[in-house]
Amino acid sequence: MKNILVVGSAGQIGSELVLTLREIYGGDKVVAGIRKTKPSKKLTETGPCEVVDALDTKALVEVVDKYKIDVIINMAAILSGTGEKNPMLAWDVNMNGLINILELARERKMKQVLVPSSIAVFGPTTPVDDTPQETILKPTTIYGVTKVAGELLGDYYVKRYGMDVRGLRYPGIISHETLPGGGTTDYAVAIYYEAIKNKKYTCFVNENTRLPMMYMPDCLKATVDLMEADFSKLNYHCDYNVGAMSFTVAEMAESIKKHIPEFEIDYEPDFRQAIADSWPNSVDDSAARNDWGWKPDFDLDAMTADMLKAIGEKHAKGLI
Ligand code: AKB
Repeated sequence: MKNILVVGSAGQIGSELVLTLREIYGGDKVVAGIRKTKPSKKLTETGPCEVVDALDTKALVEVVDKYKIDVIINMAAILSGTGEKNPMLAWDVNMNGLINILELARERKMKQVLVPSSIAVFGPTTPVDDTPQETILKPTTIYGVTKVAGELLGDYYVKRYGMDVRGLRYPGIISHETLPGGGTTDYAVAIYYEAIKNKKYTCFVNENTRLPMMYMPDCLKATVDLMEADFSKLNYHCDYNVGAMSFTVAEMAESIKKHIPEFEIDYEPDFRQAIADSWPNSVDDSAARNDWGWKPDFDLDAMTADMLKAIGEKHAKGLI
């Protein structure tokens, strides 16, 4: 059995990943690490929650020792949009937080560390369509710089210390449980909320912006499948491309109009347009498919139907 700590459990992915892991491994086996925010009832009622900040090593060590943690998942990160507003904060959280976790895992001889990466590792000189697993990594955002460094650092700990460190390059993640915060792909979540609430959305990137995206159930599946994969079968460690779907904002709007015909969209691109333009249209994830059997379930229309239903229910209950 493993004792897992998820750092960054209040975030978009962390909040759902904790619940999924608790269903698989048992509630008391998965500690939700929360920094400042009040944890949701779902988190507090299904297992332990602790205040954890990857930059506060002393508190981190206390939680790790208290629960005999042997697997750490680091979901804490400053994303691309916020990173451009505060590059030093992005460096501090994304790099110093990561190395604190890797060092602690090394000292405590932990079984596994999961270090998520992102399509933000790519940049304007990377091939944009079916971006290969191994390609040019010259991002133009500080977030991307920290993600490239994070991939290399994780791989270094595998090679140098024989540790089990794994990671995958998340595309834009779309979900209805916890809002994303500070990312460029946040428009792909906001569009559904605004479609339900106001039947109208003003998008901060233009209609032709095409990015790789993934629905949360696929994101959780990819994360758990990579954690469970046989280490000896992994040809990569901290940098697996994982694709699911790829669409423009205009295509999203069309998908929504199938359910809400009066939905309207207009465009006011801001600084995040340049970030989106520096990222790929789609990724080649054949390494993930071959090494650990990755296969997504959701396409755009299936996701749209699910998102609108879930957000519609929240709206009807007055929760949003
Ligand atoms: C962001 O937009 O910054 C993130 C990401 C793609 O990693 N969602």
